[in-house]
Amino acid sequence: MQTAKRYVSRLTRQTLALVLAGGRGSRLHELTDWRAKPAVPFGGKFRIIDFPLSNCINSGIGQVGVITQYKSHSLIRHIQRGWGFMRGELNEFVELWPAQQRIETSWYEGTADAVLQNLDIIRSHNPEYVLVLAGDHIYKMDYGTMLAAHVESEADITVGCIEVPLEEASAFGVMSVDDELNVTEFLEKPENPKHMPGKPGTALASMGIYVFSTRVLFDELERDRKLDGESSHDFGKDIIPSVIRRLRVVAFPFRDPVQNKPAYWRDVGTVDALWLANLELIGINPEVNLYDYHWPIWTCQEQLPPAKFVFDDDNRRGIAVDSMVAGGCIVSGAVVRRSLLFSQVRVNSFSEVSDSVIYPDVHIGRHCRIRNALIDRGCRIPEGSQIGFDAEADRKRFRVSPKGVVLITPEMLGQDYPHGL
Ligand code: ADQ
Ligand code: ADP
Repeated sequence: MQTAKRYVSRLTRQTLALVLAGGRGSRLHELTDWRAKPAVPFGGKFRIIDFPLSNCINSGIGQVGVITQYKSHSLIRHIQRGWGFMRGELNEFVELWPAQQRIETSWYEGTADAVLQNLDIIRSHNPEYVLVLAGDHIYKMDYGTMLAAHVESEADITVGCIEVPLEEASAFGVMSVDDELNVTEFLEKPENPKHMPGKPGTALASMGIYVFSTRVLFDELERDRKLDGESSHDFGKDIIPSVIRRLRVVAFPFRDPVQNKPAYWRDVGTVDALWLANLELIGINPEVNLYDYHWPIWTCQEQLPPAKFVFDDDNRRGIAVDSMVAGGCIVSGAVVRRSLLFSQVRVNSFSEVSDSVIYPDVHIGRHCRIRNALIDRGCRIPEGSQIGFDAEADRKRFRVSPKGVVLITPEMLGQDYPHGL
């Protein structure tokens, strides 16, 4: 056991992780008008990217490059403020690698191009393995087990994968594997995805995370670079499908090691998925437990006072039940149910908020009734607003998702987005 542990820790120390955080996430609509998807707030005080970054740190991977491009201001500020605690003297870092025309004179095209354009920096760190991660998924994963599987199976590339319902599979790279988990087929976002053998309702999806032996990564990026015009320079679209016949590409099924079942993993790419994944955190036994001190999720901690629940002047109680309420919030003479309040939210008298996700610095005026909402940072909800009760009326002013979640941003209310916050 001790030997095995030392073995895995040697692998994690020889690994450079690259977190791809440059995509827009267009299915989140106005929520990503001003920020990249990895910077979208999640879980009361985190941003989505805190999950893969925390997984790196908790797995013992101390060298991390975050590759940014699209609308990266809030992401960069978050990383600078929250992730500067790494120990430089041990050569540990979380560094930002924005598109900067180092190798090509263009912006990053696909995900593989984003890595290619940083090849000289990667080379200078001389890692044995490169772990390519997406910056926009919610999950807790020990990457050490994936690295160990990569080495034990003598793979060139190992692809993290998870079982998904067949009807959702066309949003992913879908793969087939043989008995030894060799990837035999890989189709990026197929229209008619194949089900797994013996499991008619389920497909095997790529999580978009890959372990590369560094030499293989360099060779394949150079090969792909020469295909200009024929390649979109993307791992899922171009690199992985093109190598499965030539190289040893092995699947790593992501399973919950304690309960021995497929683990929790969410691409919170739509308003409905984001709203639900936030509210699922509140339950008694949530699949992602933020109170698990063995696998802490690190973030940029703001200095805020505790949340406060107050009787207003007329003795109306301010309460929140079945909810999570972050620091700096004040609920005064109002009732909050089954909701997630991020920091510095104010809910004023006579108001009722239920089944809603309220991002930081939102003020909800008096006499509001709000349900099934996702309210973006800095909104000032005017006194007497009714939200989530009349979809037709909501649709005129806000965005209503397919499952009926009302998305509200400052611009929809005629207010400026608080870029400085
Ligand atoms: P998608 O999620 O559709 O599919 P993509 O949009 O390329 O892939 O995003 C992957 C990650 O890279 C995201 O974190 C995104 O922010 C980032 N990214 C995208 N373009 C970038 C660029 N030009 N520069 C820097 N970063 C960029 C992928 C795989 C599928 C797999 C799913 C799982 O291609 O096979 O099933 O992830 O969600
Ligand atoms: P309302 O009836 O509109 O909620 P209040 O008089 O309760 O008005 O509160 C006015 C403002 O002061 C609100 O923004 C409220 O969140 C905040 N507030 C209420 N009680 C307290 C308190 N004890 N400490 C600090 N701020 C409070």
